[in-house]
Amino acid sequence: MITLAIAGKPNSGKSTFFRAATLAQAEIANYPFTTIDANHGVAYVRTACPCQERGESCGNCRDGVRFIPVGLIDVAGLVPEAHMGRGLGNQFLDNLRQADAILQVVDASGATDAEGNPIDIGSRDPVKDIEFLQYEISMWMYGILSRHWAKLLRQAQAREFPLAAAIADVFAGLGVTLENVRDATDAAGVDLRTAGEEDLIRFCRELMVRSKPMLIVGNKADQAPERCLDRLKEHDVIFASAAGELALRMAAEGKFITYLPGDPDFVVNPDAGLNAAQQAGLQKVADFMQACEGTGVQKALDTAIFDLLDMIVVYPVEDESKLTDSKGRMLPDALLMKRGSTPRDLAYQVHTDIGEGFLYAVDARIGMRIKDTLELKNGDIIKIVSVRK
Ligand SMILES: Nc1nc2c(ncn2[C@@H]2O[C@H](COP(=O)(O)OP(=O)(O)OP(=O)(O)O)[C@@H](O)[C@H]2O)c(=O)[nH]1
Ligand SMILES: [Mg+2]
Repeated sequence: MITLAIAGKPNSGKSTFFRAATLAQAEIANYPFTTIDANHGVAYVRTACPCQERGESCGNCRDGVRFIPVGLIDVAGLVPEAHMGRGLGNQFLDNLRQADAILQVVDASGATDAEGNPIDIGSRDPVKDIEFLQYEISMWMYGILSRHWAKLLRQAQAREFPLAAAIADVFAGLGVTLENVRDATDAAGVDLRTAGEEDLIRFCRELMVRSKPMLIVGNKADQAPERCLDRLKEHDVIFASAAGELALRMAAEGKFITYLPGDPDFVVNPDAGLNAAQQAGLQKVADFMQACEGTGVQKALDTAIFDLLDMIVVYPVEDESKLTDSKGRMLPDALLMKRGSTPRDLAYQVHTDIGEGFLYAVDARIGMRIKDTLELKNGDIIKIVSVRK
């Protein structure tokens, strides 16, 4: 499963974001290092379900809104010099290994210092939180590389030794590919065989950008003063209120409101029987949503998957006219795939056997066979014909 990690300094609202997105339990408190062991859960990205085009209801969406699972990891807070082991930083950074991308949660309200201790709202420049994490992650990667460097250089004395591939191997557990290594080498403008420390650090920074893409989430935006928001607007930031989203999801669970994650607003149910404090709390969330077109939590998840990781949704079916599987279930699966994937890739993603026995694919919307090298589009409904089942 595609997995996102939530990372950032302590007390920025990572676990609140995690709970809001997964409704799984995770401890939340206004002091640093509330989370020590990473929390793992399942969040969902939101897309329009194609069953609506037919005016039907597939039973796998909610009023035409399809939610597709992605893994979410809530990592403990990272402090400056985490890559040197400060505040158990090395152990925490290890939790980022399996992530395909990182949601970097910053405290947009400037109410926590570099270590996550509470301070007056607006007294820290939130932009400082952005740079620090990118530095820590690239230095963590540099630390991993430097542990192997002497040996790699010795091996690289043999001219035919594939150094780039060996570096990719060192980082295999982080999802680094040979292509990432080559691109990072070019972007950093380094000759790896003669690179010095500075060159390797620059190289690791480029490697990080390619293997651990990051989306910045300006959390606690509901209490952020204008000047903090303005500072963050100079960067590519998604503003969010994780606390607001958590309140809404819990209220929706309790049937007090009608709300689907990612909706721009919500409706209080007529028989909710809310007390004055609950009403005031929800009104605050509603005001924030109006200003930000939602709470920002779903938007952050969707942007990470669909824009940052450039993924599309494809629906495999067995009956191309009814859009069902062999058991008659309509549009049973929604698969996330990298843009550029082909019908053959889809066959492999459904099952290795189906990929190996792949014969051809049918685009259910046009009812015609398509080339196995054709690039799939977002929302495609595809029947795979394979010699294997
Ligand atoms: N106003 C506001 N407060 C928030 C928001 N999100 C989190 N908080 C508060 O920020 C504090 C820290 O929240 P956590 O979710 O525990 O933060 P964390 O980043 O997981 O903290 P560590 O696990 O210690 O690293 C808590 O008091 C939350 O209630 C938000 O969107 N708005
Ligand atoms: Mg936490």
